Amino acid sequence: MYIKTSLNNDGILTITLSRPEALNALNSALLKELSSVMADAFSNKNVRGIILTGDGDKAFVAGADIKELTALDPQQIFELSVKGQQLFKSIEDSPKPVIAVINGFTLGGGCELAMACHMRIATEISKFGQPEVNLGLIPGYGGTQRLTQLVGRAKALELILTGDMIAAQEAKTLGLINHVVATKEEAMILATKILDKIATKGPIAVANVIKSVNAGFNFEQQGYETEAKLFAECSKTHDFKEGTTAFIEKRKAQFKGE
Ligand code: CO8
Repeated sequence: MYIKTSLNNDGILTITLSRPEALNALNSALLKELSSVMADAFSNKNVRGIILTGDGDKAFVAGADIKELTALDPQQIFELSVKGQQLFKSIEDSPKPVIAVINGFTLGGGCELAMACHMRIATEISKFGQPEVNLGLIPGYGGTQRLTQLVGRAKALELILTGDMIAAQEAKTLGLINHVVATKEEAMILATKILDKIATKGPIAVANVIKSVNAGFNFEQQGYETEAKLFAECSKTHDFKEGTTAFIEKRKAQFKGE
């Protein structure tokens, strides 16, 4: 079990991703659990809003599980990418508001998961990035599309091509996150306050706001398909083997473009 949940009396469901020993990295088992918890939350009338957060004091989510990726073949990687994209899209399309409460590293698939939520509240120590390029990869859970939507094409390209991490304050300036606060407790309080306010509105109107805002981005399906296909293409390369091996061996990768 990688997920803990708690529902308060006001209908706010907190979902905590919990693999702190791997900085909450997303493996297939965790994603499967998250799919089921999310589906239950969407259909549960008692749930009016959702907080998604990471366990521990170091990370929201440090990305897809790199060690697991190295054990998969390109077809399995393609299928995992599509499955993850579908899960993240279901979060984006949730009829109930979803807020990511972020405390620490929010990288790769973790940043992609946070971006699929409707709002993001982070602590000052949080760091954001799409570092896949350091592994010979590209984002594969929708990051090429959602980062571009949030920060614009030029900044998205800079972040994805350099793999650089940015601090919470810069992420807020860029529009990647909504609020920066000092502590996780404060982030939880603010997220709860926002969700409590939304819970006083009509649930049908709330669901229709989300549907209408998202409808404007539906043309991006081709972008998601291209991303999953090219993520799997990257996984066939020597550079992917070198990038992931270098991560596991805690050294700098030497890429050859092959
Ligand atoms: N996957 C697996 N294990 C991880 C991950 C990860 N993404 N991140 C951290 N860990 C593990 C480390 O291996 C380490 O384990 P161990 O103690 O056994 O060595 C433990 O967590 C703690 O990490 P560090 O010792 O590295 O902690 P540091 O404080 O030194 O560094 C960092 C923290 C900077 C966050 C560092 O851990 C890091 O760079 N992590 C990887 C970040 C990354 O590259 N993320 C992108 C992954 S690829 C991705 O997300 C693709 C998404 C789309 C997938 C689509 C198809 C499948």
